[in-house]
Amino acid sequence: MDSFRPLFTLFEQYQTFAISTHVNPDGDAIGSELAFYQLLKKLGKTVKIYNTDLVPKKYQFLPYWKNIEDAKASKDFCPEVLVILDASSRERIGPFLSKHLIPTHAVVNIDHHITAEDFGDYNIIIPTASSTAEIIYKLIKSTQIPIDKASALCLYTGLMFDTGCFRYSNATPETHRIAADLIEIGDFAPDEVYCQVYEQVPLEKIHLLGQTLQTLELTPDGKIAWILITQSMLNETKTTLDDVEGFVNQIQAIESVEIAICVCELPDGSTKISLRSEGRVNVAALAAEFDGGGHERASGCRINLPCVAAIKEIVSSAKQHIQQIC
Ligand SMILES: [Mn+2]
Repeated sequence: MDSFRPLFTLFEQYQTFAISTHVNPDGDAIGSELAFYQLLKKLGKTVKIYNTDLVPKKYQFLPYWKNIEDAKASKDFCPEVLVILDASSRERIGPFLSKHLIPTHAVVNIDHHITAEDFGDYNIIIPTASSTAEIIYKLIKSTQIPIDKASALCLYTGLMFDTGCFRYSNATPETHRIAADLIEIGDFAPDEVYCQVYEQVPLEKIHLLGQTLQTLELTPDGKIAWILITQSMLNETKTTLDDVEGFVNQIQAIESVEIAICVCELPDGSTKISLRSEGRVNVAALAAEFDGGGHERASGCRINLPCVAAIKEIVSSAKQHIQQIC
């Protein structure tokens, strides 16, 4: 693929690489990092992976996950090339890394988010790809290096996560073909991967979900639904913001709902919003009104207001988007 050619030149020219991804890394972020790490290793490079946040327990079955180092460790390493995966913007790798992890020669930005910024010296942004893992798959395929079992498992996990287990509209026929290829190469059981990622839920998270569903509210027409997670709910159930992942999908499943909104109170008093659309409203555009981003059907933003005021803002904007489709 032509878009990968500049990257191959970098592979020829440079020896030391660092890899990073966005804060709160998900299956796509970590799977892509680990597959890319293995590719660079096979090319004989010196490679380090630095993330702001730790690898969540549910991804600690992935090969080489222990090679992901803490952001602070990057102080001792100055790469020639920094590869940032799945991050949308340079800042999303976290404050410490975006300030201190500076390569001597080039930043490479590989992403599939429609709102991804061109922050790299080389930008490979493919919004039609289901996931960054899908892009890394194509990248490895265009080299002479075969995808091995370990990389196949990492890439499959990325694909599975970003397509919501192949349920979202980004799961194209091509995505399914790639998944089939990865299952064959990787010789793993897809149901076991699913189980690792989705069925190791701590009981505390279920308690938090119970409390969260008590906060459910809908507009009178039932088209917009929202839930609220406060710091005191997190404290009471001994959970963290990471445990909120997936909650928004629960209310998106309500039959009348066009837009589902998950509202989280952050420790600094501001508010994090996750948005899901049933398909008719572009929630990337809705998030963009609040300087957020993402995909047409899944996006997010941060609002610098206490949660109750933030709900008012986001719900009133969401209503305008609903009006446009009616
Ligand atoms: Mn992704």
